[in-house]
Amino acid sequence: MSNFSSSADKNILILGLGISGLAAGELAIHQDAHVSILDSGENRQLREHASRIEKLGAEVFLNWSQSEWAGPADLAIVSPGIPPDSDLGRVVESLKCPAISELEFGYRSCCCPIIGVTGTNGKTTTVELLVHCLAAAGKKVTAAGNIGKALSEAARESACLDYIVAEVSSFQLELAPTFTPVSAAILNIAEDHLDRYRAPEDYLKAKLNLITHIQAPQNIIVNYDLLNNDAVRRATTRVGAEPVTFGATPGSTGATYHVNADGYAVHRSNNGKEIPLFPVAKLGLNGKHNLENALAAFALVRSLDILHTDFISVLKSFNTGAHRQELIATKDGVRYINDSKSTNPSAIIEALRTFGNIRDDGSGNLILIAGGRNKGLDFEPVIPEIKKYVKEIYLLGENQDKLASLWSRYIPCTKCGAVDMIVNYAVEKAAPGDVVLFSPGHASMDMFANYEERGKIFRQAVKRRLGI
Ligand code: UMA
Repeated sequence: MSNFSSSADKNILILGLGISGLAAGELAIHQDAHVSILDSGENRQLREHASRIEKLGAEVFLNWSQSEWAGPADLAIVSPGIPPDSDLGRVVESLKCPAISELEFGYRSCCCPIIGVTGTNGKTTTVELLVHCLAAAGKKVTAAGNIGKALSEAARESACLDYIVAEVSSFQLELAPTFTPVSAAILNIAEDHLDRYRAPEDYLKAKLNLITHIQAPQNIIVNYDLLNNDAVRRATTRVGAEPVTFGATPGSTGATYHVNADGYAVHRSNNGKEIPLFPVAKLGLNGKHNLENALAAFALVRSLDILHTDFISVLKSFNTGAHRQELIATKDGVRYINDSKSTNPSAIIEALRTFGNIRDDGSGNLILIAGGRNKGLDFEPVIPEIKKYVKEIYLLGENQDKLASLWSRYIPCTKCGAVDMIVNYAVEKAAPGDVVLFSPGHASMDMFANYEERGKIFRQAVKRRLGI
C-alpha cells in the first residue's frame, strides 16, 4: 500500500507497449492522466495494444527510433524489458521529469499489501505456492508482476483484495525508489542477465532493492546461503537484527527454517528451540530447490501471522504449473520432462540434480535438450552435473555451436535445427529408466515468442512422436 497522489491531469510518457506498458497506460488513463506511449517495435500485437489504448485517449508512437521526446512529460514509466543503453533508454535519460518502473507505478496505486518474491530461479513456483496457501487460508489474493499480469493491472482490483503476491524481476526493481512490500523473500541468486548488467554485482544490487524499505527484520526472508555474501548481509540486516532465513542444504541447519537430521522441516524459534513443522518426504515436491521454495512460502505466510493448521495438505494439493519440470509423458519406462522455464545455467543444474541418477555401470540416465539465446552467461558450471548424469545431449538455437565446443569434450552432443528432429532422436536413443529432459537454460526469443510457446512446441512434438 502506498500514499501517492493520483496522476490526474499529469502528462505521462510510457516507454514500451507490451504487457506492462498497456497496463500502465490503462491505469494512468483511469486516473485521468494524459498518456503518450513510445515503442521501438511494430507488429500485430503492438497494433492491437495501440488500437485498444488509443480508443481510451492515449497517443501511441510505434517504430520510435529517436533518442529524445519533445512532448510534455511530468512522469515517465519504463517497461522492464527496456535496457538503459537502448534508444528508449536514451529517451528516458534525456527527460527532465522523474522516471519510474511500471512496478513502482502499479505499487503507487495499490490499496492492499504486496508480498514480494525475487530470485534467479523458482520465483513463479513460490508465488503460485503462496497464492495457493493464502487462498486456502481464506484470503482474497492474486499473483502479479513478472509472472505475466502487470502490477498496474492488479492494482486496479486491489481494493477488493487482501494481498497481491508479486513476482519481481531485477529489471522491474531498477527504477523503483519507494516500492515496499509488506514481506519479501529472496530465493537464490545465480548468474543471469549478463547481457543487461555489466557485472553480476549490478544484478544483485537491483534484486536487493526489493527489501530496501522493509523495516522489520521478521518480514525479510532470505536464503541462508546468501548471507555469506557481504552485500546481501548488509542489505538484509536491520539494526543488529538478522533476517528470517531458510535453507534445505545440509549446511543450512543454522537457518530459521531448515531440515533436521530426521527429515523434518523445522522452525528455530527465538529461544533456539526447534519446532517440527512437517516431514519433508510427505511433501511430494521434486528436488531441493522446490523444498526451498516451500520453506520460503511457509516463512512468508508466517511473517504475516497467518497460521496454517495443515500446511502439508495445502502443499500436497499444489501442482507446479506447466513448463516447470513438468512431466508430459511416460512411455516404455522413459519419462519426458518439459522444463522450458529454465533460462539460465543454474536452472539446468537444478533440473539435472532433480532427475539425474547414476546407473550401476556408472552411466547417467538423462538425455538433455538445451540451447537458445545466451544472455552472456557461462555454461561451464553445468559440466560436473552433465558428466555425472547425462548420456546424450541435443542442442538447438543460437548458442548451439558454443555449447557443443564446451560440452562435447565430455558427452556426445548433436546440433539440431528443429524441436521435432530433436524429439525423434531422443525417443530413439532413450532406454527404460531414462529421462528425456528439455531444460534449455537459455532465453527462447531466438526461435520462439516466449518460453511458454517453446514448451508447448516440445510437448506437442513428444505427444505426436509417441502417438499419445
Ligand atoms: N521495447 C522497445 N525498446 C526496447 C525494448 C523493448 O520498444 O529496447 C518494446 C518492445 O517492442 C515491446 C515492449 O517494449 O513492445 C515489451 O516490453 P517488455 O520487454 O518490458 O515486456 P512486457 O510485455 O511489458 O512484459 C514485462 C516482462 N518482460 C520483461 O521483463 C522482458 C514480463 O516478464 C512480465 O511478465 C510482464 O512485464 C508483466 O509484468 C517476462 C520476462 O521475460 C516473463 N521476464 C524476464 C525473465 O523472467 O527473465 C525478466
